[in-house]
Amino acid sequence: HTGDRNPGGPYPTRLPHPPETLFLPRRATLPPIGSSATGPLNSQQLQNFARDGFLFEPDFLSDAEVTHFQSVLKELLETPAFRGREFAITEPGSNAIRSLFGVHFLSDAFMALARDERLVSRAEQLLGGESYIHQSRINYKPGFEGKGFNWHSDFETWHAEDGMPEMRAVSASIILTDNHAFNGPLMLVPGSHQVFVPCMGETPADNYKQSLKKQELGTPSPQALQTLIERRGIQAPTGRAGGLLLFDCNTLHGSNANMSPDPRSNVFFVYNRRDNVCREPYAAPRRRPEFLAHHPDKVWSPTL
Ligand code: 6CS
Ligand code: FE
Repeated sequence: HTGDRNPGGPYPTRLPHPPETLFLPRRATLPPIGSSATGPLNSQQLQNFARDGFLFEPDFLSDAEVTHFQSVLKELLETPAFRGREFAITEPGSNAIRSLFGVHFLSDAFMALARDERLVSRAEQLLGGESYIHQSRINYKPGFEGKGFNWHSDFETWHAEDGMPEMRAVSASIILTDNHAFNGPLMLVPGSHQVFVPCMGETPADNYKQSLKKQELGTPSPQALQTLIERRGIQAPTGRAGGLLLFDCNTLHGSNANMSPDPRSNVFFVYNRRDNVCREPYAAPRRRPEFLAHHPDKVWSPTL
């Protein structure tokens, strides 16, 4: 059974052959900045987001909040019932936890943060409409053991494997440890959100079991990456715990392994516009499990 795909969509990817073009233009799907934009972000911030595809706000959380959420994170990682579960992803080749998904359903504290007006109002200002949480996760990246993430666009995966129709989602990533040059900070390609990069390689069944440990499919070709990086370079926002990074669902990003003793942990909520709810996948045999792609009005809970 191959499921009900959405073939021939606007953003062809996971192709059986090398793509004919390096890039496709992004369809204009977000409101022009300044049109309906009322919210906490000022016009300079909105312009920066539109130009770069991301916006970094240092010291978004107070020191007291950082301490609080660090202890929540630690508690979640040490919960024995989560070990070995499908939503608790381990590093390739070890039992160290790499990511924990569905964290706003696993913890009241993270649910409160996901719904915090400071975050929701920013996300909805950028999206120009009402949102729901498509995905949440903690990336842990332990000292010495934490591996990197290859270059990718989240939208490419959500479109291909989760059936997200358009680029109407924004991620809010809050760093809960200090981020420095040596613990594998997130790197982004400014301006890359403006184009869709079709990727080669058909999606096998249950690809997420592999891709969440090390993504091999849905990664742009070296030529596409080189062209985009030669235009605008690479940026890696670093700074103290508590900083907020807002980034467009289509901004190319990745990170190196953590070669320092300090963990690099963040919590990450994806706000998707309600009128952009997921359908059948565009380039995968079937939908991924709910811990990766939530429904707008459905509570997810693991069967423990
Ligand atoms: O597959 C996913 O949905 C996820 N994978 C990566 C590498 N980034 C975004 C998302 O959490
Ligand atoms: Fe990502």
